[in-house]
Amino acid sequence: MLATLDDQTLAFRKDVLAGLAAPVPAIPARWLYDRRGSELFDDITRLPEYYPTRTETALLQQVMPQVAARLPAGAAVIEFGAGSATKTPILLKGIHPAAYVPVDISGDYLRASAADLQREFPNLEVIPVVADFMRKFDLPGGLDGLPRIGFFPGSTIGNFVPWSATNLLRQFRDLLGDRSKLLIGMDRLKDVDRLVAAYDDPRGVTAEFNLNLLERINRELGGDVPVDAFAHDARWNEMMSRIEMHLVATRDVTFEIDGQRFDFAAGASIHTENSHKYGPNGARLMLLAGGWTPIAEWTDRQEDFAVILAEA
Ligand code: AVI
Repeated sequence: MLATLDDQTLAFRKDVLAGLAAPVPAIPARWLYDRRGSELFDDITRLPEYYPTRTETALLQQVMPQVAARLPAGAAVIEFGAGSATKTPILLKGIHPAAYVPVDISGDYLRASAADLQREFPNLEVIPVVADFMRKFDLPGGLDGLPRIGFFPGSTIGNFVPWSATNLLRQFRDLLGDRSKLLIGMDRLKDVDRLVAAYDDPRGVTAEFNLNLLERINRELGGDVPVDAFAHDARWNEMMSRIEMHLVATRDVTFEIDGQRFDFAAGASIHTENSHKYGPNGARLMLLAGGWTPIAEWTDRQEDFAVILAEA
């Protein structure tokens, strides 16, 4: 059975078995995004309580002329992630690049969204790259001589603990090179009640997104985790400046995954995601620690979300 598992499933199995056996049980957040998880995240972005997506989109729309004034025309835009049907066109329409390079590990999704963009921008050279942007990879040929602009919206940087966020920023810098620019979205610190509501919506969509991780374990790894014995929990960690998602056992449970047995007492938790929130100085310091000098910053009127332009 094991020999037939693909690399992704083997990596998932390794992370789940090691994560659940750890003294503080935790599973990396990247495993939340199978097909179902990605659909549920899409639903989350439309929830009234989940302000980041709509705030960032409106902000990009509003400030794009100012962003464009600080960026060279005819550049290559390298987006870390497959690109969003709403945010990416705002940038492409605003700055008229010569090439657009979306980078994502999910080949099917990447190719589909790249084809949509190519239809919308027939004169733009769209070059999708299937790669895990958390690891080293090469840019495609043909970008020589073009100024390079990295695009990392969505506050995805917040899902990395600061030491790995700065490593990732440094990797972007190495990839894009001297004199490149980075346009990055970061969610701001705010009232804790609003933060918690954004990650624990009354309709239970975020709960379903979190619990889907256990369903995925059962589906892909043949586990017998009693999903109904776990509850979604979103909590603010003040010391770490982050929202944490957990799955908390509501009763004593025992289950098996691939022949390995796990016992969780009522109240024990599995940590499934971090979403760090930054004040203005924290955000700028993190960029500096990652090798990027902030040169301009825009926020919405409530200062809920920031879009920062930095240069290498
Ligand atoms: C993808 N990422 C930026 C989202 C966030 O807000 O941290 C993931 C998410 N998790 C629960 N709701 C949204």
